[in-house]
Amino acid sequence: DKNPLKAAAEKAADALGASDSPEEGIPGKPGSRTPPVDEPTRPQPPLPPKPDQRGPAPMSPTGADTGADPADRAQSGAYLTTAQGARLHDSDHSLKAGARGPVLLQDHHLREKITHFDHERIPERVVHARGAAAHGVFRGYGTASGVTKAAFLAKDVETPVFTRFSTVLGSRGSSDTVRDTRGFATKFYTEEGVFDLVGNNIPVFFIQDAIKFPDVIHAGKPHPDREIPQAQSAHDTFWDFVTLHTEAAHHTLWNMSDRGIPRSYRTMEGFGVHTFRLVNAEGSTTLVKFHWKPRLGVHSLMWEEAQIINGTDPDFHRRDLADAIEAGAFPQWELGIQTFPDTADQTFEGIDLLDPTKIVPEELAPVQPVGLLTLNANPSNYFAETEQVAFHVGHLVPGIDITDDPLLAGRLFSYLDTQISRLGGPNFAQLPINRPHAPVNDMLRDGMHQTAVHRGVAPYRPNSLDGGCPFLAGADTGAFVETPVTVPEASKVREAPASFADHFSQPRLFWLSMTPVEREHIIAAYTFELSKCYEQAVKERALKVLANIDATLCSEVAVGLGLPAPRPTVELASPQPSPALSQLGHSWPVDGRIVGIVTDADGDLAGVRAVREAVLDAGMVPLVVAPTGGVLDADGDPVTVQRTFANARSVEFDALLLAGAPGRGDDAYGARDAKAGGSSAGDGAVTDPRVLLLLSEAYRHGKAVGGWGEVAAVLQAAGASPGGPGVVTGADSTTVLDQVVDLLGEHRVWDRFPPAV
Ligand code: HDD
Repeated sequence: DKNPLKAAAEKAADALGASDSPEEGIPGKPGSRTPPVDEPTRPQPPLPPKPDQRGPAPMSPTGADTGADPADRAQSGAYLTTAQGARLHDSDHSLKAGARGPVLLQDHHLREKITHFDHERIPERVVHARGAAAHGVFRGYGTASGVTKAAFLAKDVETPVFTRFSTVLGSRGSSDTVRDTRGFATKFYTEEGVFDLVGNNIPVFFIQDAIKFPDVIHAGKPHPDREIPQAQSAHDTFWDFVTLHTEAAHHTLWNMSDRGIPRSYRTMEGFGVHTFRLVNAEGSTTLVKFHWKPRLGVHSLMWEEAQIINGTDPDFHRRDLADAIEAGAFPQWELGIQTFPDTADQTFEGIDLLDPTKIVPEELAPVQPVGLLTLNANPSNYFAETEQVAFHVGHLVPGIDITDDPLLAGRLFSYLDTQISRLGGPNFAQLPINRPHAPVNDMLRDGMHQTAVHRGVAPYRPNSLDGGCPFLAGADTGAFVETPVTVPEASKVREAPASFADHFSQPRLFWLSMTPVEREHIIAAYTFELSKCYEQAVKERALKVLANIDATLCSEVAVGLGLPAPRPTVELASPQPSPALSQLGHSWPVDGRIVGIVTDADGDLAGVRAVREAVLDAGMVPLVVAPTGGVLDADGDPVTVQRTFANARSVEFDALLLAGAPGRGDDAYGARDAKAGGSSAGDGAVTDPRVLLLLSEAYRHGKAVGGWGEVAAVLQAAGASPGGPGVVTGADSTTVLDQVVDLLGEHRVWDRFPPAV
């Protein structure tokens, strides 16, 4: 009857090298010990399973049973072979005419090995190149049956999914915690075919018409001459574009807010952005916007934290996702829909539903939950799954249809097109990660990388040679039938509707919905990014855009840039703020959060053991930080160290606790081990400067800090005055932890940042 949260936390602790038992570590993980392997003198390969032990064969791209197991093709048999299956006796030396002689061209294995290696890379995605993904399941609640006939939403069924998160601008090897929009794409392998929800963590887009997509991306990507900066928007071409296209003001404001630097993929909202059209069993239609709501709440990094992480752990988000899943702390999001009547003008409360730069505030149209996404398995192979997965907004199932949003229209073309160069031809749907779980019976034939062995002679319709097959379905037999929407009689024009010209009322709505500390972060972000621009005209134009959003925002950024604040050129709207847009003011589950426990050999190790157990009980992960690695066993009951003062940085921890030391001398927290020398903790004691850095950074980043026993002087020396906001001290380690848990529920100690604007 073990607490499941604790069990997950213990696994997470193991995954992070936090196991308290040196015997139980996970091989290859920090803090783990790899068990010795007995090498048999002669390899004794296991016998391959007999065909009847292999389980059912997978569906082929044609829906026919091939009897083949794709895993067999990847790796089978015990011996190393060529690609043709011939066993090899040496893969380490080229075939030569004598040990010191020339290499022979006849070495087929050498040529095959190098040729294959030469072609291992495929083009990275033109946008969203850097990503991380996971498998999971989506459980429809069955609550959406009134608005859609799509079975995975309308029924209480479980559908396998694959979700890929990404940054937009950076290359495949760039850092995770840059300021950028994040992709949130989910492939639902439904019984009625694949449905892809290809969204972002920001509910609006930079542009209103897909014909502008190459322009915005050319501006956002690094400068074409030097190809810098990598994965950043803090440069002239980006700001040149977004200030010349004021429709981008809304998305840019979200980017400059804390949404641009998420704490984790697990704490991001997701949005389908466009308005979609749902169709129910009776043929009635409803316009909807899709939302993903994370179970752990929306939580972001602080900008300084994000910058430090870019150096200390560029894989921060990727690692967090994989570790959480490996530990059994499965990330979850609820899928919700905002629904709007499908009226001829396609507006709701005056908001144009076809304009992808507009949101509909949740207070006007509540998000109604329709199902739960749980990511529960990491990919086995990054390339085969995360890299080769191909999403497409046009992958729709009966019951979900499109609208005339002009941004969506271009996407419907682009996603199929891009896979052809990225994945090398038109047959990418046959790759295992892209295969529908519904039977496939198409008349698409041949092409690069064709792996299906199609039978029959008549891939055309109608035919009389293959018995007329395959047959066509109707709406009653599950066919996707386009909604017969009336298209207004109109002339062909290259124009946007008049309502698309309102570029400032919604950015203002967003700004007015932020709390003071969120506004300060926005001001700091604009000031930072614009100060990285060289062109004076770009900075001045950016201030003109900000003046049309809010006077304080504009004037504060202007002060930071040392420029005068311009006056607005439009009348500022007075929208009703939408509290749902703010990340503050809620309390969330703390599972998976990481608590650092800083001690040294003199520390109260009984207290360390007790708080470690209490952290696990709360479903969180404890990491003991000490001057050096190994174990601390001053009292004969060893405590394993997971992080040392040399490799720990505050950004890894959500909260930090100091273990007091009864009867400690003048040297606090390993100062005697610190080559760099110590700092005075005020009472004559000397503290290792790395401990002070850990504490002062954590404090600056709004994290709960504290400790038990004689720790006040050290906290004080780090600038974290005991009794101050979120600085918790007491006599007993577990009582201190109770207060830290409450603070963690709110993500950060926001009281530490009194309003300045
Ligand atoms: Fe896009 C990838 C999301 C507009 C063209 N897009 C891509 C991915 C996401 C989005 C999450 C990565 C999918 C993955 O993980 O493989 N894109 C969006 C959203 C948009 C948007 C939410 C606006 C609402 N995109 C957009 C436009 C175009 C594209 C207007 C082109 C006209 N997007 C692409 C692409 C990509 C892509 C070039 C690159 C790699 C890929 O498709 O598979 O086709």
